[in-house]
Amino acid sequence: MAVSAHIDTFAREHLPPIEQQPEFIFELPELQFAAQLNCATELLDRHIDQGRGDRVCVRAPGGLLWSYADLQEMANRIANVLVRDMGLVPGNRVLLRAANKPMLVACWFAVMKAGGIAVATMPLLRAKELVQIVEKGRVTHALCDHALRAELDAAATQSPVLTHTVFFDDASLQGLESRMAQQSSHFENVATAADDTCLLAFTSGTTGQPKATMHFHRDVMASCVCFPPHVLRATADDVFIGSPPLAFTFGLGGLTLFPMSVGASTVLVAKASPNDLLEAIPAFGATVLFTAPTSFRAMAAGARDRAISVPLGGTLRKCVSAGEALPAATRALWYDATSIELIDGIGATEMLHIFIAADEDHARPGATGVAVPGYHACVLDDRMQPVPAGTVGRLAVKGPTGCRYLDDARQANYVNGGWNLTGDAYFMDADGYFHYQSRTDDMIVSAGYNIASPEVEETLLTHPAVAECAVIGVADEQRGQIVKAFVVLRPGHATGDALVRELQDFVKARIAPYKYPRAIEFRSALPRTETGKLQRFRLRAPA
Ligand code: 3UK
Repeated sequence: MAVSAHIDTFAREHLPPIEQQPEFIFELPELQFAAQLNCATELLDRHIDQGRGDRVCVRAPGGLLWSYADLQEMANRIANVLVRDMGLVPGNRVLLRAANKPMLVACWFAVMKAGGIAVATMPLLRAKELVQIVEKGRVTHALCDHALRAELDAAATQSPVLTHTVFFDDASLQGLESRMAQQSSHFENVATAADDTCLLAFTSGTTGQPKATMHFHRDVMASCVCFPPHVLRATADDVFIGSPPLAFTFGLGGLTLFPMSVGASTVLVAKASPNDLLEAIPAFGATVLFTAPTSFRAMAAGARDRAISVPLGGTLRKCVSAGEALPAATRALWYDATSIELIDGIGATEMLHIFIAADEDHARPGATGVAVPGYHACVLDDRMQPVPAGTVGRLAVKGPTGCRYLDDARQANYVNGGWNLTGDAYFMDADGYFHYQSRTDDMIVSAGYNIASPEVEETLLTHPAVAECAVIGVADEQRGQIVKAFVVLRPGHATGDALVRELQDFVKARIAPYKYPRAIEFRSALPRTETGKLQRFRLRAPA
């Protein structure tokens, strides 16, 4: 039996009731975890213990370079600050707030080492949203980049829960760096149970009250032995880079957990726009890139000009796309520019990371991929019965990780009969490949026809004038709904009725004509979340 190390038992007390939890399965030999498990021991200290302390672990623009031993020393000192200076006891929640930078990784590991629960937050969040997180997660401690302190200070005055905050990149005597200098570089990791919660991840980019997903030390390690070795197959010599914030589990895995699980290095770029990445990839010799479909699309031309991929004489060899459906046109564009086949993967905050994907050799345009080893996936109808191949239904998954919302009635919407229901409409083909259709609530019903917005978007994206687009259903008296497209043009193309008709004819000629956008509106940009997801609901709201 695992013995919890948590003295503060808040997380355990607010797990969903057992009958509402998904079924967890641990079929692979790599998924047999010890009862006591601390993911910092596995991902960080193990490398030093096994003689790899001198290998490069983290780099950042400006010349910063930390070896594994350097990161360990930083994390140990911060863990001592947390415990000795800030009074942290195992099980306490620690808010982390910074752009993607090395100190954030050091703080994250410090929290793991001390048996705390990391609550990483998106840098752009405002006081109001931070208060919601602090209250929901009963967050008592915070480590925050000095540059982002204003909104956190404002949050702290609004919530009595948050009582211990220390800032880093702060030269003052109260700053984290001065406190670290007073502490030992040694720290004995708390012997957490494999099923002690170690992170609360708030779901990204939705409306309404935020949901906090709970993940255990065991879940963090499970995410490292499924997608990374079976699909990504990176090595200790790889250099990871990308755009997703570490507060988004896509970024946490791709830019911290996965590189460190194989002893590789990671490049943390605080500002990772497509242009920033195009400069950083050759500058750091990056080999593995994690970003979202729109970012691959925006980077394609520059990637060709700079010859950033191995086949063209550069360094980049593996590219992972997740966060949103990958249009076949974007896959083709990236391949044309780099000769690299994208690795598409669907993940979710609830599942921690990617559970359906295809590697370069098994990629199929238009399909996300097959269930990642360790996971089972199927498509179910509204009565939770499996549908035949080719029929669209609700995507259902189970595996070593799964949804646990902290104290939230919406648990019953995501988990049903042991399956995690991601809210995505998919069909599975005869070969077990899963094809994304839409979010289950993004289906447009027009004059009795079901129309999946991504299919119309994908078609529009193949038109040379279209830089970006988004398709929604808008209310219509005659048809119930009609298809409306919001289009951002590439430079050099003029808006106007002629282009509207051209785009409409273009769609009609390529997919079933009833799917064409009866309304088209030109925009200079589309509303997106900080994680790069299109916010269709903001397009639905009247301007
Ligand atoms: C959508 C995709 C089609 C899908 C995430 C990788 O995106 C992540 O987590 P979120 O909680 O959103 C989950 C939802 O996003 N989605 C993500 N990837 C794909 N749809 N194809 C894809 N490849 O609707 C899913 O339900 O923000 C992604 C790793 C960790 C993550 N948290």
